[in-house]
Amino acid sequence: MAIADILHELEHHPRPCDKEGLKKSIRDALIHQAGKDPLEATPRDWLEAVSYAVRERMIERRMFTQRLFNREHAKRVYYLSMEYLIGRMLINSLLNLGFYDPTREALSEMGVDLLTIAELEPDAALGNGGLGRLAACILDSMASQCMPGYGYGIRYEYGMFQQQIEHGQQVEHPDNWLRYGNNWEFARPEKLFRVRFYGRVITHRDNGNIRHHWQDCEEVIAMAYDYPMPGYGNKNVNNLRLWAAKATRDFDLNYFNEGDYIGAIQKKAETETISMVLYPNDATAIGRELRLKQEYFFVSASIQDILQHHEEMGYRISELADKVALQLNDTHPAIAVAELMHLLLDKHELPWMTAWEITKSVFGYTNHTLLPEALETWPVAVMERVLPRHMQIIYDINFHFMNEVRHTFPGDTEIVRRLSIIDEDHGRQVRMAHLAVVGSHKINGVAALHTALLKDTLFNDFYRLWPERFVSITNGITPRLWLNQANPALSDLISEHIGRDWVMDLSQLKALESFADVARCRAEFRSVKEANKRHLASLVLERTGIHIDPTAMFDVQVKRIHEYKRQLLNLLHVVAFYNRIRRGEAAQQAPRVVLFAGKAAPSYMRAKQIIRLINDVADVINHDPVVDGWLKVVFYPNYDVSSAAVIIPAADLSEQISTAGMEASGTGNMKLALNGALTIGTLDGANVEIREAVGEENIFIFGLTAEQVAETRQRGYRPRTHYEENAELREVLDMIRSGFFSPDERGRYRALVDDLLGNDAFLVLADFAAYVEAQERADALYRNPEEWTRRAMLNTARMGYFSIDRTVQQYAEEVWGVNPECWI
Ligand code: 26Q
Repeated sequence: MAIADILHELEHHPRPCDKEGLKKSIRDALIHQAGKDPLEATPRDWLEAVSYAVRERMIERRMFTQRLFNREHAKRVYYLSMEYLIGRMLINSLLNLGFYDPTREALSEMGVDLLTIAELEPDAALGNGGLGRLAACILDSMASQCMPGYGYGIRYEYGMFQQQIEHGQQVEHPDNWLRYGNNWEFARPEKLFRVRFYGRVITHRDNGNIRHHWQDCEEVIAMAYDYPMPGYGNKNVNNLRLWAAKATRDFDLNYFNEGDYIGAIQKKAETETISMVLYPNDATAIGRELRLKQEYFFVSASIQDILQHHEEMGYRISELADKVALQLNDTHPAIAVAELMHLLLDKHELPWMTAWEITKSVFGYTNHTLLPEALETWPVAVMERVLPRHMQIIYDINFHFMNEVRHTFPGDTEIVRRLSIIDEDHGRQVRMAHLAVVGSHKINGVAALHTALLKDTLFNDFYRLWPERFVSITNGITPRLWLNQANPALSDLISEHIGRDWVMDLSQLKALESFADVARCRAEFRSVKEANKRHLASLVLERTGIHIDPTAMFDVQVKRIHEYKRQLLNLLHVVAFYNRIRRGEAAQQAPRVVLFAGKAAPSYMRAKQIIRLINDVADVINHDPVVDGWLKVVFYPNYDVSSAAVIIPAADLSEQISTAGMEASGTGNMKLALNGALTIGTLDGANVEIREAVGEENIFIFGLTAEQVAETRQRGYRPRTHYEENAELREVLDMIRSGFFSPDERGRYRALVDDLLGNDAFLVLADFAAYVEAQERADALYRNPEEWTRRAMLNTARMGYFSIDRTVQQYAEEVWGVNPECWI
């Protein structure tokens, strides 16, 4: 096999990967790259040196990987995503490459501790939350499975903001992650593409064909930065290409010639703002022109690059769909549908129908939300001004599409209006989700319930039109990061019993089930959890000054702050729990630490207020001697991939309590259950499938189902009834409303409570009683440590399905049409 030969060839010249070889490279890099005398090197210098040594080895392997894929004429998968939430790269790279132990030993012989310097690396936080982390897990999986998979995105100068808590409130600070340089990226100053904006379209006839010229544009240069993505346990290294905006040289000259030197520099800086900052919203589609420019900027550069490679390989443009699959990570890159059409029509001069067939066969679209406020739309006027040729193409796509709809549903004018890519009811808007659906051969939801709801509600008309296009592909997480790396103690324990192959085949965890019945194994499992809890406790003390007891139940809710995720429901229970202890019922309850973490979008006032309320409640409870030893409340600041990797392995109880029907999937739910936390959750997103996998005895399910939520709303929901009928709830709400937790400003939460009583859009009050009851079940079980541990172990053992490798295999088969046979 050609592949085996190449892998063999790699064995011959590469940089040595043993301890001595690494030691030499690290020392060389310290002196020649960092320019430091080993006697004076700071920990940061050592970090730079190690990452340099690792990057040299990765890049060799990437070269061979690419040669291999080219030689094999493999079909390539391109993942288009505005976000990649990668986190730190050093330890992950070392583990995937298999260099962890030799590197640790090499450093240790030079008096340096690997884990200490690894902590200095900033997170690559080029994403908001679930969607961005999913993209990072998919890249890890494609590399680990030797799949020709490429990520494309934006190299934001500033990633997700850093969250500080000041006087209980979130304060945002810029995330200047590139401040100390970045050894994981390879700048490609020769890989440049022009991206155009504005201007106008000229139409003329050429031999009877209508041709379109987009001219008088503003131009921006997209410059590539490559991030090698090493696979686990193989020599495969894939690539993530992120684009940075640079002003063009012509552009400079024009302005300089006009004599406006300062103006020219200003304009240059303005152009380069396109890739300056990640929008920190994860559930509202803010319609700013800069965002549209970001989207088109990276899509245009990526598709130009992809088509260029296609041509360099000697393929015909008509073969595109045989050689290329493009996946849209939500609608953020959906303008790609119009961009590919633009290139096929205007550059390659294909007839419309040919171009359209190719486009549809190439694209797949993943939907991540049903929330109406998260659906992207752009005013036609904005699209027309920023991307005039694309607006024409969208009209043309819509024209053909509307004809098809009229043909399928004759006489039904309503459905034509509902399905149109152009929304005529809200001041003419381009519906990006409709563009994505019409332009893709497969559309997927990210969990079974989510896909079912897509078919029934948001995309029901589309589903009736093209049922065969809809598939469900439940999300997953990478076991390399979320178990092997984040929880080394549990990983070692697992491997002692069943070997290490689970890292690439998570379904093997099933074999752990029988150990849950063995007392000694439970004791080992428990002691791993306890050690992880002690580690988290020390970090909580360091970050917040709060002492927590590692023997208490660690009840965690870590995710973006959003009303639909219902951090408020959790907090109402915290106050109820507090009141029970104050009433002298402490003896019946297991001591608890309730830990929250997550960022609020800077403009989302209600979410920020929820953070403040959590901190206000924490402040009262943590200083009340009556509950000392029974209850602590912690808001852990600046939740990111690195802190997730510490918090998740230490959790006992996982809070997944969104209003049913609103969380597309969730992936934190998977990380926590895999690490042996028991879930308390609603039947929402992937919780439904987690329940099936772990068994209903091993999860605390409560509350209204998605169907019941819909019914409740339809009937006319009256939240005040719950307040009137539930004394415990009434006490809790009265306390918050009256300023018990905000004595310096008694009215601080009046509006919030009044909103719960009057509207309660997320049915917090409707689920309160059921939630408290589920918390009692969790509490009772926790007081039986043997039984709790048994069920926690069964959670770990039964979470194999939620490996991202299974997710990626489903995309490969059901959407991308790439065959695993040719990967290895
Ligand atoms: C859109 C337009 C303008 C500005 C920002 C945005 C924007 C950016 C990010 C909208 C949404 C997001 C992120 C969404 C997200 O993370 N969704 C989550 O995706 C996960 C992976 O599928 C699911 O598990 C979660 O349920 C879903 O909430």
